[in-house]
Amino acid sequence: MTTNIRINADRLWESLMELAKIGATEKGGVCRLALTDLDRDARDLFVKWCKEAGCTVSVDNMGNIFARRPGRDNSLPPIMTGSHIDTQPTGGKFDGCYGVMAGLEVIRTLNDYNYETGAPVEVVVWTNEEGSRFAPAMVASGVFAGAFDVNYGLSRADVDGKTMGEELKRIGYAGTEECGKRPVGAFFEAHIEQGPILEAENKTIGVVQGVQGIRWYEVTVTGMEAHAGPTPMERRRDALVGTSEMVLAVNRIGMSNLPYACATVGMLQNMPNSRNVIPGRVFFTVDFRHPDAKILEKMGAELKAEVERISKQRRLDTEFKEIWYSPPVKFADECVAAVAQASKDLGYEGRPIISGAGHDAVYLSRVAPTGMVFVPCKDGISHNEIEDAKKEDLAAGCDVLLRAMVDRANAAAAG
Ligand code: HGY
Ligand code: MN
Ligand code: MN
Repeated sequence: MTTNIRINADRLWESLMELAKIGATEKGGVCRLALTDLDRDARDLFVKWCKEAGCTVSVDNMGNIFARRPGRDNSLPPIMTGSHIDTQPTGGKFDGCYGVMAGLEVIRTLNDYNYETGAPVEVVVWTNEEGSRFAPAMVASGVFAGAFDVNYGLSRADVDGKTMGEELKRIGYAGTEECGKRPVGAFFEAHIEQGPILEAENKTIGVVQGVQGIRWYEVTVTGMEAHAGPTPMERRRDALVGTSEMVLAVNRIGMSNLPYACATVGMLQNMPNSRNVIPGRVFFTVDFRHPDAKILEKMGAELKAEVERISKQRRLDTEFKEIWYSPPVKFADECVAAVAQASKDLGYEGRPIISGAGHDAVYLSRVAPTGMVFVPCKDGISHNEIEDAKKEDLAAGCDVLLRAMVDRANAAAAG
């Protein structure tokens, strides 16, 4: 590929800032939960921009959006890139959106230079990557890769009982194309690191080798509601006291499997949540992560044993459910090499790195050679409204993405 092609850093930044206006929060973040009206508005903007860039746009029955730019040989499977535009409730401007806008910028730049790739290229918005409104995370790329069937995906419900299928119809993104039938030649995802390593080492590009494993659990602890006044301490079956010991156990298990383990209780609902009623029932979630599948499994087994011990000791009834397992993933050598070579050609020292966060690339790696490009984010903070990144780093990652994609698209056409 001619080395003088560069993406337009200002256009990439402006598109990110424009997209971030949809669901903008007071603190400078974005709250745009999957399949809300705001998600619809962001999808509409993405589709409009893609059509302005000459792409043909299609939507599958999980609401995944595919924008296609033809190549020299359109019988070849496309080189795909993309990410997500749904956010956490206190999300930032860059998580997911960077990967989608970088993909669009690749297409816009190829148009600027009238550059024809060997194979076609496609940019994708994957539905509900965050797993915040609907669990699990990455569910639509999971359906695409055959990890979940489409009925499972469409039946995922939010806390109000609204399903993904109903909400896709409501916002007009229940596509007709069968999810997963689309060929993929290779998939690349550009993303902010969401951790501190690249910034701490003053590196611009992360050459992602793979993604650590993830296990999600849901725990419902049932005791006995009673009056906070006349009920003697020794007679109580307090679900929140038992839960508190379980939450500390989650943290203890994480701390005892360092240096790589991560352990988080992110959601907790206390019922009836009234100041003078002893809590009768508590629901909480657990997010365990580790790059080693065996250690991750051991962490889950330790937690199950601790939950049973605490329940027995405090005379509580507890339901302990594993609701999602995403095994550790290693990306394809040819894609990792394409990202590393592109970084080198552009004068960046590509830092090999394992992703702590899950991404749609996890599931795409089951159906196509897959790679990721990371760029630093400020103080390594993400899933927070203060999430920030430098324009020049975002542009560097997008230039690497463009080169890696063109390398694979032309290699495919060369046969
Ligand atoms: O949970 C994750 O790692 C991603 O943000 N969905
Ligand atoms: Mn993300
Ligand atoms: Mn995220």
